[in-house]
Amino acid sequence: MVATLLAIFSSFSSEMAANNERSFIMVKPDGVQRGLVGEIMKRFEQRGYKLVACKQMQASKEHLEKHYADLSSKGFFKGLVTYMASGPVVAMVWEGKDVVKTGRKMLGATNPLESNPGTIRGDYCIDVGRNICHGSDSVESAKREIDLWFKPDEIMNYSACEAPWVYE
Ligand code: DAT
Ligand code: MG
Repeated sequence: MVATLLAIFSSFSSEMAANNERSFIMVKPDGVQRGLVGEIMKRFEQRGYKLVACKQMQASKEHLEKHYADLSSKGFFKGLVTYMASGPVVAMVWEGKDVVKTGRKMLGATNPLESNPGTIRGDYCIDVGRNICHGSDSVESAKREIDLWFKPDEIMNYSACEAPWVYE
């Protein structure tokens, strides 16, 4: 009896942990200027993901150089940082099962010309240097990016009333 209860509890808690995966999603300056903030947020909301942090800010070049540190050797790095610092962005943390990988699928390929229709980039943009949104590419990058963009008290812990209707 105790063993059964423990087994049920441990499967429940591991499922809950998996449902708590987080991704850093950002609407880039072109997405903000083009009025696509609501559309991008809507897609994550409607999929069933939970918004746990959100703020608009104009990031400094220093901050963006840290965010894109792994791309610092690329020829497009300087232009990327200048574009990203050119106006306000909307930084968000979305939570839910497999949100990192699924979020990347929802965004579409890095180069919008290769993004499938139905994805955010495949529906709303054309050039790789104006691809309107960012999404973490792994759970580890998500943790690093969330730490870089948000203070711990800016991230909400709450239960969404829809959770039992999204997860079985
Ligand atoms: P992603 O944003 O899909 O994770 P990434 O991390 O490789 O792609 O690159 C970060 C951003 O840099 C990308 O969203 C747009 C820009 N970028 C990538 N490759 C580029 C290229 N070949 N020319 C211009 N900008 C590029
Ligand atoms: Mg990336």
